[in-house]
Amino acid sequence: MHIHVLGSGAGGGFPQWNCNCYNCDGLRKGTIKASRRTQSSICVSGDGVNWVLFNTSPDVLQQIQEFPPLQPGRSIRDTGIAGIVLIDAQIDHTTGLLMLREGSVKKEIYCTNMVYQDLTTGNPLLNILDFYCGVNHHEIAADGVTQFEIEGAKNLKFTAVALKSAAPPYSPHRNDPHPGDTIGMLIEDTLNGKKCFYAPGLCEIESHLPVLMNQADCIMVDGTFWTNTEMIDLGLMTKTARSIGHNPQSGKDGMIEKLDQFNANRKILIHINNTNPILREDSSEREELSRHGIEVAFDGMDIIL
Ligand code: HKS
Ligand code: ZN
Ligand code: ZN
Repeated sequence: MHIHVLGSGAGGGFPQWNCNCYNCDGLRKGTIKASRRTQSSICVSGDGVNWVLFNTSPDVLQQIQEFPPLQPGRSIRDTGIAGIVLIDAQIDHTTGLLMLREGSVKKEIYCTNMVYQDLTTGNPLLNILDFYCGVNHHEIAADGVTQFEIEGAKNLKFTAVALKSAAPPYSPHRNDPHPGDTIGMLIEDTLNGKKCFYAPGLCEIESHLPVLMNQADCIMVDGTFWTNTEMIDLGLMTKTARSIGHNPQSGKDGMIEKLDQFNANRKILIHINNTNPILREDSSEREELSRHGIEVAFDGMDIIL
């Protein structure tokens, strides 16, 4: 399978429009070794022609333009996107749906019932999209067992699993978490048996996850923050990383320690916040990741499994 990283940044991207932290300021001035990042999304193909879009970033139009295979041009109106999987209902993962409203071909949207509810109530994107191209909702069971296919996405099979996390700030059940608010996905290439576990919203490796993660040749997980108090230390927020659903990389019970327990060939962090020191390619934090065999996703990264 071919995995293409369309966007590797967290919400707001990098640099973030309103931010003058060391990283954002340094990137604009060219004084740090780092590259800009659009908001988190990947696409996956089992045949190089038909693609599944994972999440729909506010930057989706730019991302499509920068990856020609998503625009094969076989007819006057056409797309290489066979289906869209939403792993949660967060703004940075869903807003791009409105940018894909043109045309009369219904959007084939795969998400859990919880995500569908949020996107038809608190943030009724799907109701609005229905007035344009129309929407076909395919409900995903996030039980970690049920496999499903996406019509047109050849040679790929998917297994979704519920992850512990909070629904978006606008959700009617923001403070009342439900299974399916956020999911991880095991993606399998049915031709060569290779698997990728994709979970940009992974906050905690709960006991039901290793059975899926241990099968994966490639693990792509949440890389938002380096420390639990990153935003507090910079005076940007009063909440810790963990309290807003992001497990930091460093320290006890951090993502580095957790990933050490898995033997996947590739371990890749995605959804990196603008404040994270791992964005600087010559930072000691980045070196520490390398020592643990952990890579940092970048826009345009290709992973062939
Ligand atoms: C900044 C943001 C930080 C950021 C936070 C979160 C908040 C929200 C929630 C996130 C993200 C980026 N870029 N989604 O100010 O530096 O409370 O649920 O998801 O992408 S968590
Ligand atoms: Zn986010
Ligand atoms: Zn910043």
